[in-house]
Amino acid sequence: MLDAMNLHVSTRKGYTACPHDCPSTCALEVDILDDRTIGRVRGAEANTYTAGVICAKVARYAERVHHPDRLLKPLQRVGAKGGGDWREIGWDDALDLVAERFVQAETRHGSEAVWPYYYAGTMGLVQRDGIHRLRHAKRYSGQFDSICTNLAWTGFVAGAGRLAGVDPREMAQSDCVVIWGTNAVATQVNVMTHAIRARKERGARIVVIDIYDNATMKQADTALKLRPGTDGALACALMHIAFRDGTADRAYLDRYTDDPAGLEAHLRTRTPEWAAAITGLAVADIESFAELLGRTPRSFFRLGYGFSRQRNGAVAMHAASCVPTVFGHWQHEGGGAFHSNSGIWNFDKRAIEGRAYQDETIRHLDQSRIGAMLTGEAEALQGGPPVTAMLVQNTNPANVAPEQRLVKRGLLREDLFVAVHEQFMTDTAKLADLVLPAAMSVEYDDIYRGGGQSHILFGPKLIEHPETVRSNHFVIEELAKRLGVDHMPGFGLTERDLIDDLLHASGYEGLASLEAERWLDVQPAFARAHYLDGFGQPDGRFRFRPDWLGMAAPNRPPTAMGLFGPHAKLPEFPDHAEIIEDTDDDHPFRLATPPARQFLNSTFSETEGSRKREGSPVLKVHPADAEGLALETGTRVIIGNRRGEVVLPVEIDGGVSPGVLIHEGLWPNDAFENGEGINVLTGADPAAPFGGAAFHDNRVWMRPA
Ligand SMILES: Nc1nc2c(c(=O)[nH]1)N[C@H]1C(S)=C(S)[C@@H](COP(=O)(O)OP(=O)(O)OC[C@H]3O[C@@H](n4cnc5c(=O)[nH]c(N)nc54)[C@H](O)[C@@H]3O)O[C@H]1N2
Ligand SMILES: Nc1nc2c(c(=O)[nH]1)N[C@H]1C(S)=C(S)[C@@H](COP(=O)(O)OP(=O)(O)OC[C@H]3O[C@@H](n4cnc5c(=O)[nH]c(N)nc54)[C@H](O)[C@@H]3O)O[C@H]1N2
Ligand code: SF4
Ligand SMILES: [Mo]
Repeated sequence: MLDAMNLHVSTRKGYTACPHDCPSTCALEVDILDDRTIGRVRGAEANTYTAGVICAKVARYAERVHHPDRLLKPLQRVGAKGGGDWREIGWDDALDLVAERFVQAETRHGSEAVWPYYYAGTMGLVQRDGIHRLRHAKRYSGQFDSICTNLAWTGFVAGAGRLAGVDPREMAQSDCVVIWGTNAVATQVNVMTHAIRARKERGARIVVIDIYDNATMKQADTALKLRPGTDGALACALMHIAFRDGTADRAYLDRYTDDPAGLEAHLRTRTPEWAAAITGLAVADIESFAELLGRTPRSFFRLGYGFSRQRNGAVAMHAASCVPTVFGHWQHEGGGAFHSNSGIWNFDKRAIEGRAYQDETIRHLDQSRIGAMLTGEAEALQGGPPVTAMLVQNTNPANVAPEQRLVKRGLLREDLFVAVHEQFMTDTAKLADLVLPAAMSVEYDDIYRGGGQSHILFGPKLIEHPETVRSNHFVIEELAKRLGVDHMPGFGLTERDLIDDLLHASGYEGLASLEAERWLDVQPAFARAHYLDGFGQPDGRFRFRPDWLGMAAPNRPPTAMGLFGPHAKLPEFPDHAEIIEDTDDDHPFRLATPPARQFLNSTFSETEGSRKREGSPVLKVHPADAEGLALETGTRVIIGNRRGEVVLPVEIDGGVSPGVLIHEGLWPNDAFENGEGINVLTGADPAAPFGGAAFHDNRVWMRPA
């Protein structure tokens, strides 16, 4: 009792942001128990987007920060790669070794033989993007970030012209909230906060469009469960009905869009019957959804990433964004669409990223195709040198990247040196030559910004890190010293200096003001957010006919990389693009691999609380498909395609459609038989037009193991 009281008295509160790769970017309040220990984590009530709500896995953050398996010492491999034998080495020796191997690689094959490989373990702009400063200073190979947002962003910008949209808090003013291709309950819980507020306060209808009864579908008033990769067809039928029934807003279309007459003509054959045959939805369900949209000006479309992880995902995203445009929903409070706010920040990251000395002729290697890169595919390497040295920071490609067999084979190459800077012994760290222990977000300073909302947040160091771990910033700075580039602009600054510079360079007040305020809300004004002053296209008009090949997309790869996938097959208008990995006689099932609620990509799969709640990896199978193969819940099956095979126990689930298989992850590879994770089955072939990984678009066969 006395202890509890003391604890209570000495507990301080710290304010920070969730560092994880989640559109919500919650404002957090952390109990600080002592200099080295955090307690409970809560969502900030005062932040109008977070509104006091965070996901369970981050509420249990102490479990991750103070986990007994956390990496604490630099480890050098002893014996064979992946063999699991390590010896401890000091930080100075470890950093010397990285520098030495980088210099060796460069001497032998040129600077492009070194590939700093990163992603979104932390979304902090200093700790995440500082790796580019070293990359550019040393002219190491660039990275083309294709794994997550490419298809979605391209599709959205194709129409609206800007990565921005209606304030997601406006959902609370909507009469219909369409949650399209995002499992928000699991992947960004705050969407539900605002959607459910609208239902409670205004009787709004929540429509969910997905391919199975996920946690979000279970909350829906209207559940539209379609075949994977067919959202374009649904969107077309909705717009067909709008023109047919006179619910299309013709005055709005004339004023704000490029070619409504062309669109109307194109849609004439895109009838509800046509769409029903493609999507598997009932004609009546398509009709009544269109009728609802036609009589509900305040219809809000929250467009997620999930439905864009199909090879036709860019077309599907564009098509979905056309729907509120045809109905004119954008004009109304609580109406319109939102996908991402990545276009509103106007951050000038030149100092953090060392852009001043970026050499545009250096190649960019496609992040998703790391398997092809490391196994020496000449086309993937753009005819350049092999990759022979890597620093991997903030990412776990041996688990999360597609074509896992190739990725692992590549990482195990004897002539490749890999240093992995990590918090845990991940699947990737296990295959490294050198493992460097990383600090956690509550142990370093950084700045964060929402992707699914409009706040810039400061995340200060709240506790001391364990003595033997180091931040990403430290590692980059120390390598710069050893590689002789630490005199270049952007180096030699503290995190706080870099944040302050970034804010000033971007036209904001400096760090002192942000720290005092905790966050800054940069939501654009109503007229701009609703595109009432014109869309983000050169002529201000929403494009029903995207310039797929010529458009400026925020994530378009350097022109030297050209276009990708079957881009010649991209339709002129919104449509069902038949460029998905559809079933065939040998592969009668479609497999999707969406995120599990208690994990965040491969993160949190180590924490007890998350593991306990998720149980173990399973494959969800429709009862009829199970019956056809005489499978019961628990039966082990092998699913496979030309990329490989994976063994999983079946869970019979009536919420999955016949012919569709669902595996929620990402589980560590060793949670599977043979240590082969789900990404053995996913493809890295770049999707049209600018690349991207189609994680939910896989044809497979299935048989009992
Ligand atoms: N708990 C948890 N939260 C996360 C993550 C996590 O791993 N776990 N990951 C984070 C990251 S990096 C990202 S990018 C976001 C992604 O979050 P979301 O935007 O939610 O995207 P996904 O989770 O990929 O997919 C969401 C849904 O899309 C569905 N889907 C798949 N194919 C189709 C289709 O063809 N049509 C339709 N309509 N639906 C389809 C899937 O079944 C799934 O339910 O979530 C972030 N938040
Ligand atoms: N099958 C399938 N595969 C997928 C997806 C899917 O839906 N299905 N989703 C894809 C998507 S959307 C994405 S974004 C990618 C994400 O892939 P990744 O960006 O690789 O995401 P995580 O798996 O969370 O791995 C991040 C790693 O960074 C580490 N980390 C966290 N903070 C720090 C830090 O401050 N410093 C250092 N050095 N390390 C840190 C964590 O411990 C973790 O191991 O996965 C993709 N893979
Ligand atoms: S993972 Fe997402 S929902 Fe959970 S606390 Fe972080 S930002 Fe919020
Ligand atoms: Mo992602």
